[in-house]
Amino acid sequence: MPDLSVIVPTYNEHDNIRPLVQALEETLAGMDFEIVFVDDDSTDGSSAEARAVAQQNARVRIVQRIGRRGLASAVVEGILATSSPWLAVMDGDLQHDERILPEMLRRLRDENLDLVIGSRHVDGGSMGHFASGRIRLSEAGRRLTRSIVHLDVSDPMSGFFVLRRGFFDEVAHELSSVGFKILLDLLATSRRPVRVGEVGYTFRTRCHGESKLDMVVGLEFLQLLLDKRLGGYIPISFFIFGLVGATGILLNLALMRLLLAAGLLLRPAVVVSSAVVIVFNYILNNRLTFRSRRLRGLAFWQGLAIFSLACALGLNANLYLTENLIRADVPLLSRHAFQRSMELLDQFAVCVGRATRLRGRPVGHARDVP
Ligand SMILES: Nc1nc2c(ncn2[C@@H]2O[C@H](COP(=O)(O)OP(=O)(O)O)[C@@H](O)[C@H]2O)c(=O)[nH]1
Ligand SMILES: [Mg+2]
Repeated sequence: MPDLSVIVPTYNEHDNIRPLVQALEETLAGMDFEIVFVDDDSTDGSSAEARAVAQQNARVRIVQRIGRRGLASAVVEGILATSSPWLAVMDGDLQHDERILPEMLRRLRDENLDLVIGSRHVDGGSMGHFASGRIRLSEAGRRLTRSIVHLDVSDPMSGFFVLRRGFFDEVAHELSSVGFKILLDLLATSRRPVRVGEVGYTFRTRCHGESKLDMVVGLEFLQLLLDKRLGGYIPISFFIFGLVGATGILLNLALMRLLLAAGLLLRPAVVVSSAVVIVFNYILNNRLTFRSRRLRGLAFWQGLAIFSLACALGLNANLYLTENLIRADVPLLSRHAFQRSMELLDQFAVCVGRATRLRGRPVGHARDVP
């Protein structure tokens, strides 16, 4: 059985797989280690490539996940598929300098640490030739992280670290496993102070493939921070659902004003603006709130039909309320806030019902395949 398992999450990293295996073979020569690629059914054949490498090299294994996306969850599942006492996590795009792995492992053992981070923000570390926009984004994320979850490490956003299995086992059941930032998740989940070390390295530039950081990953990052901050008291999907609904309220208000100003009567204005907001909320909730069970193709249209039908009940109530609230002379904003909160509850019930019914049925990727 190997002493060290190197977990490498991949999505469309075909051309990086062989060079990474070779680099690890050179750096870890003399050690008993394995490399576990966790590939989310890449469209560029990364799974097949890793499998081909595994046929020639017994140190290499591949976990291929179908119908799911997510760096953090890929790392967690990779770790769970191994048994080594020491674990390393690194990206599959050669941006992490594998040559510091021996030093990271030495510190983990000799100093009896739980986790050692490959850091870009300590002596010997740097962001390398990272685009200035990405450096600013990373810095903003680092600040936000530090203000929300108080972690005393220089690079909580790093995706490069080694850890003891014992520490992973302690936190495994309470991880959020959302998005990209698995290190942050591990550190923030621990109920006791984590014994952490940091080793500097220079972030390398990508040679093959491209970054998968996008808007959804950004939202997932905020979701992770909230999840850690709220301690799981409020279901995070309910929180996002509320945000989507709040955006819907603003849209509804703006549309109503526009339509009434254009001379439409109250009833048609309410119907049109509510219909637009129903579709808007459905699309956003499908993409964000329930993205792990996202509906695609025919299922998307079926879902929209059911959702709209159920919301039509809310719409009727909305019309009735609007007329009565106007008669009672309630100000426009509070009228809308009240109506929309009633509709939101109605919509949430439909969404949850539908998403729950679809649990366990592969309805597509958790996130968009770029
Ligand atoms: N399994 C899996 N790996 C992913 C996913 N998204 C990104 N990765 C991998 O995670 C690592 C870091 O992603 P990357 O796009 O390079 O992020 P960046 O370095 O912050 O631009 C790379 O090895 C990616 O292939 C995903 O959804 N699933
Ligand atoms: Mg990268």
